[in-house]
This record gives sequence, structure tokens and C-alpha cells, in this order.
Amino acid sequence: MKIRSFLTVLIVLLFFGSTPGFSAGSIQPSQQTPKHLTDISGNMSITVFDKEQVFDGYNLFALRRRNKATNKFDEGTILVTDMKGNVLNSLHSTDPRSRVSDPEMINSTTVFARDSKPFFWNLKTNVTQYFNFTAGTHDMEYNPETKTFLGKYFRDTGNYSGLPIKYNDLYEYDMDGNVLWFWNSSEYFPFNPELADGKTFRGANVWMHANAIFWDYPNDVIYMSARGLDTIYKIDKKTGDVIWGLGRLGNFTLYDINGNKKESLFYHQHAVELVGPNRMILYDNDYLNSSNPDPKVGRPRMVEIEFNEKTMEAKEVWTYTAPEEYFGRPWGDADRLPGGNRLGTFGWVSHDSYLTEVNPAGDIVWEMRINQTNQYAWGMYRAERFYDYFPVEVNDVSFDGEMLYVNVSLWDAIKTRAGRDITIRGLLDGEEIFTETIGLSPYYMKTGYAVNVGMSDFSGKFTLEVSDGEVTTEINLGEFGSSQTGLPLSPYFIPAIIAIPVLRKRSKKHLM
Ligand SMILES: [Ca+2]
Ligand SMILES: [Ca+2]
Repeated sequence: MKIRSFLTVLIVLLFFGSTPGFSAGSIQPSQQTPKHLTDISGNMSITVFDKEQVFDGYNLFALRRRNKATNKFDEGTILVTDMKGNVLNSLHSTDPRSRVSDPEMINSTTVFARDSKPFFWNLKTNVTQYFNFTAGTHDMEYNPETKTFLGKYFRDTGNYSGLPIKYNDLYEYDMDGNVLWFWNSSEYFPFNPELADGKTFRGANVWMHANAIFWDYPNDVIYMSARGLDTIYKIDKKTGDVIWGLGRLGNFTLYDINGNKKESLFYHQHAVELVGPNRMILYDNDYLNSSNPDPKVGRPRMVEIEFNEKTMEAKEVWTYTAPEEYFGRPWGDADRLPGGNRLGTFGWVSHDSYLTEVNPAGDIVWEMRINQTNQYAWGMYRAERFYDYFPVEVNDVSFDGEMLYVNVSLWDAIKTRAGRDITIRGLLDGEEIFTETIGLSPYYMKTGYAVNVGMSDFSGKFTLEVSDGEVTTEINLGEFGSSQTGLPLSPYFIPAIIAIPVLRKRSKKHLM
């Protein structure tokens, strides 16, 4: 079979399925115009939106309101917005000491979040389900395979310099609140006065200040960010042993993006998570970086680091440095998105909150800003992006009169830890030609998919349909006819060859 034309689509073709998403109708009548929402949405705006460079999606985040008169957080609200900033769903915490801060999607309709207790929130039905145990501090993880939770809890043991020493223990709970696993941090990180120096917080020696956990449950390990130590620790969930540290006090030789050896790659970091095998992203607050003119003021960054557990070398592979006015001593989040953009949460209450999407080159392609008022500041601790379709890029569509060659890149609609199976169907004028199940990569990594479709009489509109049973995306690849000797060149097609890693390749010839 000779390929007469090799064509590459350079733009992203998106054809949304019939899934309606979380329309404004999912906000319950009682929540339509409460003051908390008008207060916030009146100060929320989209300042950048380059539609050519972003996948349209939904933003999930919590805003915690700080009353400037009392200097205290007085309420919290979890929001889902579209890319234009319209609030589609909101959940207002009635807890005066609300801790809503880091909601995540656990499937295409359900948010997992924590207030004083962990809970699920169904965006379609607006039903919440609270679990009867305390949610701990900073971060909580949910494992959908075991239906268990991993939380982080402060424990005071002993005193130093007249202040209690605070440890950061980990607990795994089942849905009924039974403790299934306990990690005693004082066993693995006995208090070290040298490291505690200057690391006091809330009237205690919070010397490690573990502020993020990432439970890589498919591999039974936990990545824990110790902010006070400028180090990420990898913990073996089975044995509790600390496998390594990466950072100022860790075991890796560290290199910055220019290949220079560094003492540390980040200072008082937040929100570590994996974005690939041996690759992590995190938010570098750049706080207490002694190489800065004033260590108390830095330039916040998003950083991706590749680590090699054989050579014990870790190097920056992608970084973004935000403007000075985005700096916040605490808080922050960094996410890798489908297609390779990154989403940064610059939301500490010392300034307006920014949720900022940048392309791989570091240009801001989308941004939401929540302005402070004289009375209030809205802080954003973390954010997530999700979709009601499967983001896709068409890398190649070519037809030689008898055989159709298709090569696409796919991303999941929600961020998973383990990946999951989806179904791909090939349709000619709506008639199924083939169907198969493929595995989608975790953490919004790209999944390559290529297929060759050949038939004796191939004519009609060819569509790929990607579905998980709830979310369905149709990719319309165009009209083809077996009498054609090649496709006419449209403005979207230019002759070019781009090497795309293809994880799954199947040849389908003469299926009919
Ligand atoms: Ca986490
Ligand atoms: Ca995030």
C-alpha cells in the first residue's frame, strides 16, 4: 500500500459530544444569589483568554475569604467556573473556621474536598456526603481503588525554646473513620533543633511543616513535601521507610534548568505531584531563599523536575517564573494540563488572587483574577482543571484512496493517578467500523493513538468516538471517498512530518 499523501493537521480539532457538562442548572435554587457568591463573582474577571492556545475546560478551586478588619479567614466557598469565569457550581462552607482549600475531581462528576471533615460533592445532583472523622491539615488524598483516605495530622510532643514541637503524622482511614494505617513521623524525623531554627509557626516548632502529600497508590508510595526543610520525601507506604529526599536536605545531586549544580531547587515549596514517570511538578514559593537580596521576598515559580533514582541526579526540565507581585510567602499550586500548558495558583491574600495558565514557552494564555476589596481578600490555595470531553490533538490524517491513516494524541478528562480504560470507536457515516478499549495515561500525560483503516469501498464521513461511558467525545476527521486520489489541501493541512510517540498502534485492514 502506497501512501500518496502524508498530511498533518496543525490545529487542534475539537468536536464536543452531546454531554452537557455542568450547566448553570446544577446550582441549586437556594444557592443562586447568596451574598457570598455576588461578593466573589463581582470581583472575579478573566484578564487573558487566548482561545487558540487553551483547551476549554472547567476550573475547580476554593476561595477562603479574609476579613481585613480582623485579619482572619471568616468563610470559604468551593467554586466551579467555566473559562469565561461564569460560576457554574458553588458550595459555601457554613463552618466559621472553614478549611476548604484543595478540592479535586475523583471522577467526572464528583469533587473530593475537606472542610473540618472530608466530603464528596456531586456536581450534577449537588448532593454532599460527609465522612465522620477530622480532615487534618493542608492536604488529603483519596484512593478510589480502596475507597480510603490519607490525611496529615499535627501532633504536639515535647517542647523546645518554650514552644511545643509539632509533628506531621499520616493516617489512612476507611469511609467509616476506622484507622487502617498510621505513620509516626517522630520515628522517622526525630526533632532536630538545628533544622528547627527559625521554623516556628502558630506558636509551635512546626519545623518540617509537611504541607502536601501525593499518594502514588498504584506504586504504594507517598511523596510528602516538607516545606520547612525545602525537601520532598518519598515514603514506602508498606514499611513506612523514607526511601529518599529530594531538595536541600535530600539525597539527589540537583541541577537547575541551565545544568548548574544547586544546593536547592526550591524554597518553601507547595503542592508536589507526579506528572510522569520520575517527573514531578511543584510550586516554588522562593521564600527564605538566602541567595535572594531579601530572602523574605522571592519570585514564585512552577517547576518540573526529572529525577533519576539510579544516578541520584535531579534536574529542572521546565520552569516558569511569575511576576514579582504574585509572590506569596505561603500557599500555591502548579498543575500540568493536557497539551502541555501549566496552571499556576498564585493566591495568597497579601495580593489579588491569580489563576494563571501558561504555554510551554511561558506566555500567559489564560488568567483569572480575583480582586481584593477594602473589606475582603479572597485567597486561593490550590486549583484544578477538568473537562467534559477528552482533549485531543490530531497529528495526522491521510487517505490514499483505500486506506485511511489516523494519528491522534489524547488526554483524560479528569486527572487520575492510575490511568483508566476508555473505548474508541471508528464510525463511517455513523456506522461502527471497529471498537476497541485502550488505556489512558495518568496525570494528564499524553496517550498516543494510531489506527489504519482500510476498506474496498471507503467513502463517507469518518469519526472517532472516545468514551468512558459518561463522557463522550467525537473527533470528526473529515469526508473521504475511495475514488479520490488524495485530499485537496485545505488551509489546515500542510505537508509535514512530526514524530509523535505512539503508545498503541493497530492495523485494521479490510474490515468490511
Ligand atoms: Ca495531595
Ligand atoms: Ca492542582
